[in-house]
Amino acid sequence: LRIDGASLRLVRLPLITPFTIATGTMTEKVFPLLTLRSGGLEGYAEGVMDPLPDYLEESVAGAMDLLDKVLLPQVLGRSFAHPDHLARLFAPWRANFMARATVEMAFWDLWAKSLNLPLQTVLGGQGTAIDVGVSLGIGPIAGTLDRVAQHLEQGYKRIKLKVKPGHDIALLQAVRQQFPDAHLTVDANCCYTLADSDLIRRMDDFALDYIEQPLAWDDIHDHATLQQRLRTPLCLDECIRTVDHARKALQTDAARVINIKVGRVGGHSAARQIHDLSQSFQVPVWCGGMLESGIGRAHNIHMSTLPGFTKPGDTSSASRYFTRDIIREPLECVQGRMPVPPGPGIGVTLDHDYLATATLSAKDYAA
Ligand code: OSB
Ligand code: MG
Repeated sequence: LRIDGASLRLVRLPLITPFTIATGTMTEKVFPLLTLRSGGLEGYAEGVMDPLPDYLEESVAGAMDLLDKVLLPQVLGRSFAHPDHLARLFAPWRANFMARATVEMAFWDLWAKSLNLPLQTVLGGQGTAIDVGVSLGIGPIAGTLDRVAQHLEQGYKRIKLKVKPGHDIALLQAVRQQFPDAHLTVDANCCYTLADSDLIRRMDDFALDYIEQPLAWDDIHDHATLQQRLRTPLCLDECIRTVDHARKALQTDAARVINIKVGRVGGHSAARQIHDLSQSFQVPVWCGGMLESGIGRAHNIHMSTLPGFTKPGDTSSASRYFTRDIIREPLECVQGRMPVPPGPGIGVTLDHDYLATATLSAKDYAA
């Protein structure tokens, strides 16, 4: 399949409610949106990096530049028999997995469309809907209790609470007391160190499904040490950017659960390999999110239909995040189940009117 052309846009969507995690507050979603063309077909993907490099090392500005000057020129006018071949082309580059994923995922969509098959089918997944939970940002405890109640009533299968030092044990006491049977998890986004081991060990009292990424973004070794001190399984997010990271975490018992974000690990090919490797260690995986627009969410939903995704993912209803999305199809949960968009590729289409309003810059490329 030959890549004949591309469009790279920078898009901004306001968030309905600010989203606060240990590293800061987001009030809007700004992201690169890529279209790849072949014949009359288009494939879409978005980059999941943040404007500032405060989740991982990538930033929107850096990724836009790398896409424009390096990654797109590498693929334009070239033919690829399978999406796996793109990752090989990008193999010489260090890190920048979110920028690579933007191109790789758009090509998977294009490739599935060229075969007239849903993305889930070419990835090896099946089923018409996936289980999902919600990720609740940091806020006053009373308000969080209300939000937990609301989302459990809506049928969400798991509640993930964002925590940070000073907003952890008291929050868990309050939530667990009011919701004794809920599937609860916490996500620390790297805000603790091994010196906090005693505090983190107190989280063992709250029957959490897992504790997500308590320690540094690049420190698998310290997570292995921490896991030895805990009963609750650790789940790694930021630490897993490659298949090799997953292997090291699994071999050292640093992760008993893995959060796979397709956009964080370089795309679907690597996400699937991490899924397969985790299955061989009998470690469950789930699909995380980065407050994506409908394009990224559709990709995540398709990946989540692979058999090893046995824990609820973070791809909740788009209407929780945005008043209007850049796709035409609504992506809304029913009783904690998100339907898989049917049709070829990712199964969603761009709302060009709203996209024009939300676009900050755009550039077209011809092969
Ligand atoms: O760590 O999973 C994370 C959002 C932004 C940055 C990091 C994370 C998150 C979320 C939200 O938890 C997931 C979502 O609802 O898309
Ligand atoms: Mg996380």
